[in-house]
Amino acid sequence: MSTPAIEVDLGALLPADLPDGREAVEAGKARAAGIERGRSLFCRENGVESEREWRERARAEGFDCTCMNIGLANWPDTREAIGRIYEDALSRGVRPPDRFNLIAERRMGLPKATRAEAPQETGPALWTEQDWHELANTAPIQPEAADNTIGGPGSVENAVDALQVGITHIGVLSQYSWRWPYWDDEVAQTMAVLEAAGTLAAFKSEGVCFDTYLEDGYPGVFHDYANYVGWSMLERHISEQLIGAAYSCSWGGLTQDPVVKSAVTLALHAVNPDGVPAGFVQGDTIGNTPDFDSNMAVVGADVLFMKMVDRRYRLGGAPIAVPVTETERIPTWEEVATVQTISRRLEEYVPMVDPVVDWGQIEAMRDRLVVGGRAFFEAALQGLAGAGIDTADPARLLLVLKRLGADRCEQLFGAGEPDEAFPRGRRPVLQTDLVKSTMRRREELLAELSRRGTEDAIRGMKVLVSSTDVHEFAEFLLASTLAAAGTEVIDFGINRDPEDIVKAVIETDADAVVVTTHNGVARSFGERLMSELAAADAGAVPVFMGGVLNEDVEGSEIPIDVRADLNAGGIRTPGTIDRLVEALVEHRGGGVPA
Ligand code: B12
Repeated sequence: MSTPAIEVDLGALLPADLPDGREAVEAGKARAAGIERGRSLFCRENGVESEREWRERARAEGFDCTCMNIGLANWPDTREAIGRIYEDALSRGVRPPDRFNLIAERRMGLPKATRAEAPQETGPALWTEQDWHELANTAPIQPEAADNTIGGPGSVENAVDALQVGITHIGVLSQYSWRWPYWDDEVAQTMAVLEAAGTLAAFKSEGVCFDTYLEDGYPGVFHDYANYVGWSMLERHISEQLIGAAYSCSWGGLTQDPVVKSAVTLALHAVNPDGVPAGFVQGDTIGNTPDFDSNMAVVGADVLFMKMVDRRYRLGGAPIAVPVTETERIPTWEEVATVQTISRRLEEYVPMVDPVVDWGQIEAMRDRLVVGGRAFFEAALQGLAGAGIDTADPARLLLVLKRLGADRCEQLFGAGEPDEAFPRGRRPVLQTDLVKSTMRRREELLAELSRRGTEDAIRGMKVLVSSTDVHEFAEFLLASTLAAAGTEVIDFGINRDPEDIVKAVIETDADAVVVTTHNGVARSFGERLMSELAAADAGAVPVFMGGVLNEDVEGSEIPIDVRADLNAGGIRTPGTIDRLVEALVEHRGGGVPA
């Protein structure tokens, strides 16, 4: 297969003095000798040693497991929510969830000693041994130590804490691609991830698994589902062949079409030779709208198909039903409990619908994805080895992939045939849903702006666009739409700290700053940004923010809307991108076009 013409010196992406990752893995394995693994309440009550054993039993006996995501503003609220959801299920006569993912706050990814000083975002953090103990012993629902456990610089401490309390699915490998606030030492981060993974590897025979959630990493912004499959093969290779840890591959949240989702789930299973059960299959998070009632349709269609696939092919997975408030914020415990109940009821419908589904069509789609996935995997390993990178060293593989970035990974190794008409230079084997809907949204916006004819009013205006966190679809839409609307966009990328933005504003002499944010940090980020701008004598540069403008406050278990505070502090929140363009026009003094 030929490669689209992009020039990249792969070897130059790695520092000359990068330590050998195999040593970090060995250090992790050695550390395991000093760890006394606990046993969770769930495992004790169900007579299993690990979650993997439970799932293999589910697969053999043919019963359905479910998972939920949970993470309220702090640990005590989250703990209480877990207990209530368990009781609620019993009181309604449905089987409680088998497992939950702790959606911990981003600070948990940092080394313990630095967490208290780091900016607080939405979600709970575990601060004490007692908190960790409660995580595994509050209710007989098996926890996964999920978001921000492994991936960041604090990986080793988190892995040890999780193992000690009896958690046996620990992740999230793909989050290795993230940057944590104020943390730029990628080498230390790489070594921490490998050491933590080495510790998990030492417990492989006891059922401990290294979990990933594909969308948290580069697949979340891939254009082609075949490359999801190839990426999973790469992660599996790193986890199982190079580190020795059992790799459990979860995915699913950024796909709305239940048929496509079924095919991708099956393709991921087909490239999983040991049949390690997925920690979970995430429910659809993108088909939701601000109309919460209408989102019940999303839950029904999505969960029914996830369950049919799981039961028919005996995957031993655990679907997550997504609460209907998904677009807006972290859900309350009641909202989680409601969709868990719906999920259990849907189990009754599986045998009614399954016999009439055209599984042959889904399997054909699966087979195309598998062929494409293998092509991606082989192109990646051969391409990197051909560039002189030691692909037997997990540190070199992880770091070069991280520094290469999602778009270049797809351009270089993608499964699709080269075709310049597509943004990644290749025609996707099967285009991803969120990319499809974002591109559609972009077309609509551009049509609207061209109808209004705003270009002249803001042509040449220098606008810096950035995201506070990993969410990059809105950042892409903002940057590409503003560029098309005539401004000179300084695309400052994702995961930025306020200080970085201010520095860039000064260096580029930007006329306006546009920030998109989603992690529940809007008010503190905005305040910091404004005070740093003022301190740099750039207080007159207008700042616009949008996305999910909320933040946790004392006394509320869910984050609250902070738009009024932002506005009071001088930050404008136009809400939509077309209104942002109008506001820029106004600022320029060109007046708002009719
Ligand atoms: C996709 C997604 C992800 C992907 C991101 C993939 C990627 N690389 O971009 C992944 C899976 C990685 C992810 C991770 C997380 N996510 Co997320 N994610 C979403 C999701 C499903 C969609 C967001 C999206 O991209 N939409 C498409 C874009 C085009 O639309 P949009 O972002 O809504 O933006 C539109 C408008 O808001 C507006 N807009 C946006 N920005 C701006 C700025 C300005 C100035 C203006 C005018 C307008 C504007 O224009 C856009 C077009 O209409 C939302 C839920 C949802 N359905 O909305 C949760 C959501 C945003 N995520 C959430 C969270 C908490 C997280 C995590 C922190 C979880 C965790 N603890 O690990 C992590 C982030 C960690 C990190 N390192 O930063 C929460 C935020 C909760 C809150 N603040 O109350 C949400 C709401 C889900 C939920 N209900 O809990 N996420």
